[in-house]
Amino acid sequence: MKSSEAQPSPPAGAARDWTIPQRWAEYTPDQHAMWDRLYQRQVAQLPGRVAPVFLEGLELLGMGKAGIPDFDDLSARLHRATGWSVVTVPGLVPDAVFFEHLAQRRFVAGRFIRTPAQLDYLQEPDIFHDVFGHVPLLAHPVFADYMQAYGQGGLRSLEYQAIHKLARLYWYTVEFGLIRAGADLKIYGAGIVSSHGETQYALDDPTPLRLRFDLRRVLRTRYKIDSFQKNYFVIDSFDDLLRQTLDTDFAPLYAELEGLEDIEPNVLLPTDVVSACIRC
Ligand code: HBI
Ligand code: FE
Repeated sequence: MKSSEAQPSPPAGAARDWTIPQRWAEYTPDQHAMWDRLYQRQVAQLPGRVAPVFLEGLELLGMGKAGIPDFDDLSARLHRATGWSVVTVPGLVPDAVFFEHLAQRRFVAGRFIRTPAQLDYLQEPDIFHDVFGHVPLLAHPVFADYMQAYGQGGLRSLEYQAIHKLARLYWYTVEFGLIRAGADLKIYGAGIVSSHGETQYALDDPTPLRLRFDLRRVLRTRYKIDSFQKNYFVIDSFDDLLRQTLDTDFAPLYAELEGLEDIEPNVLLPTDVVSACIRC
């Protein structure tokens, strides 16, 4: 978005930065029970599948306690670990607002939780996706720095009208990233970690491509928002992801990529490095 374009204003009751109070005391017993059901279902299948630092984050942040987390308590613990905090927003916020929060080490989370009818699929992220999926890794110092760098890069991408390209980096790392662990792969992206079905599919199903992370390749690759992914990108480590992001001057890269076609999901290029799927 160009800076000359009007920003949508926050809805009534929200602050100028789009934040609202969590009003934790107003969650009903059914809503807390929904959290517990989702939490237990995921925690049961994550060990051995998720990057160990995710489970360490859950532990460090005291997220094993029953019920929907109270963001005051969660933020206090997270802030001690990495200087991040969690703030509440009414739903999707404009890109510039989202990036500004990340650049200031604030993660935005919705306050609503899905209903039993939406157990396995919902269109907009809920508090379980936002908090269970995203927050544990923010307790990891390197990942915490990566998320801030993404926010800063996002603000700059607005000036180059390159947000649709940079959003692919977020999608294929923060939301749907895989990480190497010896000969095996582990999940770390919040979209996988918070999904019962994709937690298995991402590692066990022979259908999707699992490609070595390559920044240019990722920025060119379109993605699906309404189905399991057709390709995943595998990083070597969070240090490597952070270093590649910080070492890249994105402005000339955006210009260069302007002249290249987008790549559809599930397309294999001769230059791609495919990770063997040892669980398929
Ligand atoms: N708003 N609440 C919320 N959560 C997001 O993940 C989010 C957003 N607004 C914009 C946005 N994401 C995109 O800019 C990024 O996915 C690139
Ligand atoms: Fe998300």
